[in-house]
Amino acid sequence: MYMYLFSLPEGLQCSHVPIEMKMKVCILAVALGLGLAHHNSHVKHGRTSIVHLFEWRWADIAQECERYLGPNGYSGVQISPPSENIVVTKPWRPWWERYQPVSHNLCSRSGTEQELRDMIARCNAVGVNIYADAVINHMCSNEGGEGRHSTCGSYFNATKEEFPSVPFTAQDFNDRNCTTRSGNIEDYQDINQVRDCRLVGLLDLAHRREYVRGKIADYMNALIDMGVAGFRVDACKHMWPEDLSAIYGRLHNLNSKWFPAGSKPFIYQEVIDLGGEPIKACEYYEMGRVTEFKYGARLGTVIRKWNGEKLSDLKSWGEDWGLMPSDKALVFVDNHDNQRGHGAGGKSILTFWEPRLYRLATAFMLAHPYGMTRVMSSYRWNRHIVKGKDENDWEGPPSFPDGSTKPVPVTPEGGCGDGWVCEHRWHPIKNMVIFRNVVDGEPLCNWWDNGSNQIAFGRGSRGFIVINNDDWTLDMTLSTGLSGGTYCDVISGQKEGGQCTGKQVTVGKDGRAHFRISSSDSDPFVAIHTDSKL
Ligand code: AAO
Repeated sequence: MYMYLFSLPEGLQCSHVPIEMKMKVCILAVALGLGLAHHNSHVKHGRTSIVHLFEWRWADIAQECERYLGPNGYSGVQISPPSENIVVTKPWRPWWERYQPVSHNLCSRSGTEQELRDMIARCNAVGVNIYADAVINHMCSNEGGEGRHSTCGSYFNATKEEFPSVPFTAQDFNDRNCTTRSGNIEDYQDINQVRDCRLVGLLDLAHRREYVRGKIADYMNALIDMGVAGFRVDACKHMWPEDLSAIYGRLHNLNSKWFPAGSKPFIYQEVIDLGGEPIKACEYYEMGRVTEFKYGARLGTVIRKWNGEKLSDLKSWGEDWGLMPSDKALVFVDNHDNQRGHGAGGKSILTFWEPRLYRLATAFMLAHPYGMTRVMSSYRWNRHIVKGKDENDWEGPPSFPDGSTKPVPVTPEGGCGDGWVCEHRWHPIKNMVIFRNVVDGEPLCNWWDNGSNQIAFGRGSRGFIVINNDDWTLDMTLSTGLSGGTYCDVISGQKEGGQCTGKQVTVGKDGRAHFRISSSDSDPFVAIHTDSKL
């Protein structure tokens, strides 16, 4: 049954499937209650955007929820994997050690189980949801050795595939189903390899086994009971959809202390689908949202003006560009992988290293109705690119000599110190998160472009954005869809104490307003919304 519902025969997958057959599959899935159970993100107070606080300590996230994320309308936080992982010392404490679990104990570089519990409760109390990064495809690498070099000191033996803290033993891994000589994935064109062999040597769990499904569900349920609102599920391409469906089917409802009774956890699944491989993102749509990696790659290309692409091309941005249906997509300009050359997306990806274009890309993403948006929050590393490859792409978060992660200090200007970038606190990004909340549910309208890199669009009668990515001044009077009055631009400033701290925009009774944006402005875009009206 599961096979039929979720794993369509090769050659018949997704876009090849006649629409009537897709409809039948969907209707059947919904009828069986397997349908859209995990698509509700349970955001509170009409909030819309989550932030990935990559590698932050639980104690800092708790504070950030209370002092910044709650008050500024962020809906949730994606946290780094909370499960116990291998401690890697060569290279020294790379960030990616957290993608090599050795048990389901909840102590990590981000803190103890008690700190995790405290953080979840405090964030929930201010209406900020927590989404945990669940690494359930695999355990540590086959080269992980033996011993207690793990974040809670649990013993494991990678060579023998023994993880007594769970416990998992050799029979719980996929080796017998993998046909490659190395035991690793060697060819992404072979579906069986991708799902039954080891991703870069990581010991691949046999999710077909009831026992394995049960242990993974127990782990996720422990987090649900603590109060998380859902999960980013890591490496979903490498798991059979029917196995994931069976695991999700075992999950508890969310903790009714903070969520309405009967709420299912929100799930967004990491599947890298840039086209060109037989495994398609759409195989996972029924079970939850899916990461849309084409989004950042394509948007980066347009904003960089590569291949003659221009902002005005974005008039049809969305499904027409080959992106997945909006209500299935989790979108982002960059993520923790592709900001440092891991994963996929390629060279067009914009990151905080190019702050001006990055703010522009993020503002566009937050203004545009497509998808559910995730803002990235990073730390600086000693970027050192040799022949196109970053030699220091492994560097872990700002830390003390003993490897423990440094706290995130907030500067008097409201930014972050000690190597933490805090893009989510950058003024235009923070204010565009608020913009997205204000215009939530409103259609895109009043599109204007100059046929080049100057564009503008509104969201119903609630918000309007104008962007100039050309090398000359934008000087136009445009229909905004907003009611007449004076609005504060939320990019150069904002509304404070009944005044604008930055530019002011006057909308006439006819809804039209004059905009002038120099190409040399530090942020060449202007945004106004109903809450920024004087
Ligand atoms: C580390 C070391 C390895 C070592 C291993 C075991 O770096 O050298 O062998 O330990 O000792 C992270 C790091 C890894 C790290 C791992 C474990 O990124 O470097 O390995 O922790 O510590 C694939 C997966 C995707 C995965 C991505 C990184 O499909 O799920 O690789 N992302 C997640 C996490 C990530 C994490 C893991 C999974 C593992 O977000 O942080 O890894 O838990 C193609 C495929 C993609 C594939 C990429 C990269 O992409 O389509 O599915 O992602 O290759 O291999 C064009 C194509 C595009 C293609 C791309 C790159 O753009 O259009 O499709 O080229 O070839």
